[in-house]
Formats: sequence, C-alpha cells, structure tokens
Amino acid sequence: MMTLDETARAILTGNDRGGYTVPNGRVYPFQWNWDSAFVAIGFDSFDPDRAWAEIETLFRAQWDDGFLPHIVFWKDDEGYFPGPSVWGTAFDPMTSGITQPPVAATMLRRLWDNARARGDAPAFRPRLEALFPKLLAWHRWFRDVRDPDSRGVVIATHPWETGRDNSPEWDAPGEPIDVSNVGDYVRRDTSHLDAKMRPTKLEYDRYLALVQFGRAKGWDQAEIARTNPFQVADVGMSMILLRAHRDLLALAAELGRAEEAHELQQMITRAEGGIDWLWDEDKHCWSSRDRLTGRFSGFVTSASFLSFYAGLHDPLKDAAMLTHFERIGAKVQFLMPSLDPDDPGFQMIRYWRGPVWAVVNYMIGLGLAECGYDAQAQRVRRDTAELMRRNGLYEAYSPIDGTGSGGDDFSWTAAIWLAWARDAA
Ligand code: 9WN
Repeated sequence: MMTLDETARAILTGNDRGGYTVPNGRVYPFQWNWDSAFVAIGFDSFDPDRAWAEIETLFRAQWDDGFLPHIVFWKDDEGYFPGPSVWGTAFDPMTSGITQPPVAATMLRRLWDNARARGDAPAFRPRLEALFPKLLAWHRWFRDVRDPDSRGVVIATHPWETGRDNSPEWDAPGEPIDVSNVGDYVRRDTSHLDAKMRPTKLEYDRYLALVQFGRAKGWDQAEIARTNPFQVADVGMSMILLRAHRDLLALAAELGRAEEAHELQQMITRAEGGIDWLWDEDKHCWSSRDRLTGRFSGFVTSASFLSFYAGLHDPLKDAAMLTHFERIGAKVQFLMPSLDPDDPGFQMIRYWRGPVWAVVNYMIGLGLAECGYDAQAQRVRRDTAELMRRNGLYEAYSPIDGTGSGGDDFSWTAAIWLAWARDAA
C-alpha cells in the first residue's frame, strides 16, 4: 500500500511530460497556467530543480507584450476541446488567447524562500534573476490591459480566465454573449466525466462564442479588452494579483531592483485604494462585479475569502467575512465550498457551483493564518487533508459528503497535499 505522500509524488511524476505537468493525463492533456504554478510547490518538496523548471517552461510561452496564456499546447492531443486549431493564435508554441489567475509570483517566492532555507540560494539566484522580469511583464500587462478604470482590479474577458469556469458569478454578465453563430462542436470533457459534474451546454456555447470573438479580433488583447461582450471584475483574480504584487515586490527587494520595487509598490497602492469597489455592501461580502453594468454578482463564493490572502486588513469587512465563514462552516462538513451552500444554485458536485478545490483552500488557509485567524485557518487545512485522506487526490470534492468529483490523480491536488495539507494540525 502506498502512502499518500508516495501517491502524490507518483501523480506528479506520472503527469510530467518533460518540463511541464499536465493537470490530468486524460481530461487535461496540456500545460495550464495556474495549475503549473501550484504544481511547482508540490515538486519543490522532493525535486526543487524540477519545481523551478515547471515555471520556466510556462514562461517560455509568454507573448512579447507580457501576456501569459492559460493553456500551452506543447503537443496536440485529441482528448481536449477546444484544442489549438480552435484557438487559432499565431504564437509558437501554440497557446490559448486568454490568461489565468496570476499565482505564479507567489509560488515562485515560496520556491525562493525554500531555496534560501535549504542554503541553496546561490544555485537558484540566476534562475530567479531570469524569471523576475518575465513575471513583472505579466503584472504590467494586467495593469495596462486589464484594469481600464485604474482601480487595481482585474477585468476577466472569459470565464475560463478566472479559473472558476462555471461560477454563477458569470451568469448575468454572460447574457449579452451572442451564441447564435457558435455552430456545432463536440465537447470532450463529458466523454471523460459525468456531465452532472461539468458546465452546461449554454455555458459551453458562451465559452466558445468568446473564443470565436477573440479569434476574430486576431487575439489583439487591447482591442478585446475594449470591445468584449463579457467584462467582469473577478474578485478572485483581483485578490490573487494584489497578493502576487506583494510577493514580487519582496523578490524585487531580494534582487536589489529598486526601480521595479517602486513600480510594484505603486501597483499595490492603487489596488489597496481601489479594490473596495468589489465590496458588496448589501451582501456584506467581497464579490465579483460586472464592469459593463456595474452590478455586483451578489454571490458569496470561495474567492470572496481571498481578501486575507491579499493582505487586506479592514476590521469590519474581516468580521463580516468571518461571519460568513462560521455560517458556511456550520452547514458543510468540509470547507470551503466554491458557492455558498445557502444559495439556491448550490450543487455539491457541479464544478465551481459547490465543490471544494484544494488550491483555493490553500490560499484561503494561508491568508487566514497570516492574519492571525488561527482556528479558521486550521479548520480549512484540516478539512483539506481529511478530504484527501478519505477519498484520494481528486480535482475537487463535495463539501457535504467529501466524494471526489471531476478527474482523479490530479496534479495540483497532489501538489497541495505535499506542500501544505499533509502538515495540518
Ligand atoms: C478550462 C485545468 C483547468 C483549471 C481550471 C478548471 C478547469 C478548464 C476546463 O481545468 O478548466 O481552463 O476545460 O474545464 O476550472 O481552474 O486550471 O486543471
């Protein structure tokens, strides 16, 4: 019988395709952006060199303007739709034309801190030097292309960018997307997985329509940002970017890059001043907001709890979020459901409308611990560990009974076990 540590390591090495790791060999046969960043901290627990390579490979697919794609198609594979020919980007290697939550700077800082703690800093410093400008270019891209109102928030132009694909936050903002010309297509996800765990046909039509829109614009990111029918300030990406700015600033200081540090400090100051735009006073929670209508989503999701991870300290808002935490915690066996279980749209196995995701728990737990909310932090970490011990390393889990949902042998779940959950108190 393998231990869970051994299983987790075997998943990562088994999903390694040589310099990059696929999230799951059958369902997701390419390199995904934020998956790779999390995978790196898992590898770091037993193979630091391989951990750094994961992030280096991802940044080899960065476009000239700093944009970092959400999928890199190093090799084509029939098992996933939409593949490279549908995206039709002109970049070599082929990539998608949208991005994903910018967790890379935060994970790289962890790799660097671990290297220093091991006494390995001299060996990894040149690699940090080489990666730093690439990360900064991506953060600048968010500032210059995805924050049109200069609030320090991130405007997502596709639900897939948020990494929380079918969250109900995108339902109302998705209505203006014209799906009448999407045409016929064959989904591959539902041939691998139970359709009840996946997004609906209408959601897929919208995903596809937005891909077609971007393609028709020649993947001109500035033009897409101006004209896209879907423009949502995602509370998840916004909190994640603010946190990532802070970590990149710490790395700038390590490298003695004063000018870049100043620039990052400006990005942080802007976000600290502007992110309140995502505070929903009616619902007393952090929430995504439609830029085109100004409307709040009105949903409490797992991303609402990332304010702690973002390093925001506001006693009244923190207290309101902790009240949500207690209410939700009393309702489910395992935190943190991706959608408030009191919401009528809550579905315990449907993807981002209920299931617990290990990577989000990691960020929530880290943030709560950093802010001194130890009991809550420990609950999130223990629940995560318990889900994995009982059920194995799945894509996501039911918060009600813990059953695994989505793909099994999942890379980022294995990584979170190794990097964090296994040491739960
Ligand atoms: C679309 C790879 C990715 C994750 C996302 C998750 C899911 C893809 C899909 O899988 O999205 O990007 O086809 O369902 O929602 O967060 O990065 O694990």
